[in-house]
Amino acid sequence: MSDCIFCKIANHEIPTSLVYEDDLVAAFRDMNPQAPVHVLVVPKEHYTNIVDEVPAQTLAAMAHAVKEVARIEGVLESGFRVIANTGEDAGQTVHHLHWHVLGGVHMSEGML
Ligand code: DGP
Repeated sequence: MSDCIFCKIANHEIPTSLVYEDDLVAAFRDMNPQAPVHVLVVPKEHYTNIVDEVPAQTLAAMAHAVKEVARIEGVLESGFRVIANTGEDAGQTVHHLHWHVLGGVHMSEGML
């Protein structure tokens, strides 16, 4: 999608230091981090969110990327949280599917 910021980042149209990428997925640090580790995993193809008929192969690649990000960022053993804000009530602000990978701190109980 031509005016989508995450399409541009994931497809190298905007220079960003990628934490991880493969043919289907890119991962980069959130510009407004909510934890010591806060990385966004996004597909290179544009999907609005998790209910936008995302192919199983893309979802599998995203899951693989989550593990790679956790390993690279050093939180694979200590634990981390994966969040997919979906739609208005969840506060989704960027309408390109993304999973937040949060870690590096002991998270308090709240909604989750
Ligand atoms: P949400 O749609 O609420 O799940 O969160 C979107 C997140 O994306 C938010 O934490 C800020 C981040 N973000 C928005 N624009 C950019 C950007 O241009 N670069 C980076 N690195 N992060 C962004």
